[in-house]
Amino acid sequence: MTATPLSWAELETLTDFQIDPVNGPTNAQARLRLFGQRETDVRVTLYRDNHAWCPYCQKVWLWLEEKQIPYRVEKITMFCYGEKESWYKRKVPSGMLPALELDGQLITESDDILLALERAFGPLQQGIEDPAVIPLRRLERLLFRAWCTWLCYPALMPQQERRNRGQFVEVVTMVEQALAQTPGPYFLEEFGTADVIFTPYVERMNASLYYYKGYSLREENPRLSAWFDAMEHRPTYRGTQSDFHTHVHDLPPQMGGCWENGEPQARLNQQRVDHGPWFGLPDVTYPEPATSRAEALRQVIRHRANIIRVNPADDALFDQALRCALTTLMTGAVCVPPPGADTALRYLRDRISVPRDMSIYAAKRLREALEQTAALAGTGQGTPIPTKHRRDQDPANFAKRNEVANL
Ligand SMILES: N[C@@H](CCC(=O)N[C@@H](CS)C(=O)NCC(=O)O)C(=O)O
Repeated sequence: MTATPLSWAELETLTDFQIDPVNGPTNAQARLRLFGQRETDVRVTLYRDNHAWCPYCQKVWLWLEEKQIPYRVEKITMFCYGEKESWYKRKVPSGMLPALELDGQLITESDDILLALERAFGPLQQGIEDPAVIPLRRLERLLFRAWCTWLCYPALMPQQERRNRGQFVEVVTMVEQALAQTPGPYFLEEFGTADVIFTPYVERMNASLYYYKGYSLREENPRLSAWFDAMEHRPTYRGTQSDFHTHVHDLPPQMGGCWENGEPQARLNQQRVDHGPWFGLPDVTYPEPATSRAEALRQVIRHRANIIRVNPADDALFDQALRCALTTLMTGAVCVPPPGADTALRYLRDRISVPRDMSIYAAKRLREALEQTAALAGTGQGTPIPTKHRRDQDPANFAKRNEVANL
């Protein structure tokens, strides 16, 4: 027995998901964050990228959320996915992100931004120049360089691959030792600046090494594992957290390439991240919220005109196929899509971006429903995700500039 796809009006009745982007939990969609304060209290504007891919932006974003400093958000295009806004280049000639205005004064460089914020609003526990934080900042850069050396350059010989891996693991051991210095899960006694500084790249290392190298940072290192778990208890971090699929495909153009080592474990992991099952991957361990399906449905309904317009398939065909997938998502019923829907559904499956479009579990549920529905139509894959650029995600191609969900 197969279901007929629900109409958009019927689907609308199946979700009451909503959040308050301004005063509610940390979210990637907000253009203004007030934390219950007045708009006249806002002294800060954060310039960050549309898709929440920029790691240095995540650092400043997380800091502002932790300190609950009211701020505005201006979303800017990154070079890898589109043309930088000319007004932004006049403000910041290099085009680099993040930038921040504090009381009308422009600051660039994420560390200088944190320093200026600390001077204005006080540090997040120990400040960025605290003697306890400085060595941890150096360690973070050491880890970053070891990661780049392993991931972003082709290993010409197997020995080089082994050496690069060995050097990375050596620095991870130092990170494990640093985490072991305090009884709690964080770098220092309390959550603070050092944790914020480690967050963006450790998250990206976890994703990229799992996929390209078959190395599971989170699973192979007990202290880092506890650190990730503790971070995931923080609603601030959850709101900025991305997933494996998003990172492994946003990193290559940003980093100038990610090189896989061809090992069997890496191949298995690639299959899993790209084709599922997405539940159980070590990109998240907190329990799935009861709202994940309703959130996914809400976001698709909100952005459906763009989602359908940018899909390479015929609009009417994809509209029906998408409603089939959403019917399955919400009711569990099998809904056979029209012939040819397999490539169209998988195109969308591959372009859900976390946290830009929705949170991590909502994205997993949606990918699962899209894949399940696509499989009923065939084995065709969507247009491959480009690796040199991501202009398939150019915000200019989506009706409302700076809208989220360029799915
Ligand atoms: N040292 C800088 C690095 C910032 C940086 O590399 N930003 C990248 C994005 S993560 C950027 O803006 N690149 C230009 C672009 O991609 O458009 C900082 O800490 O703020």
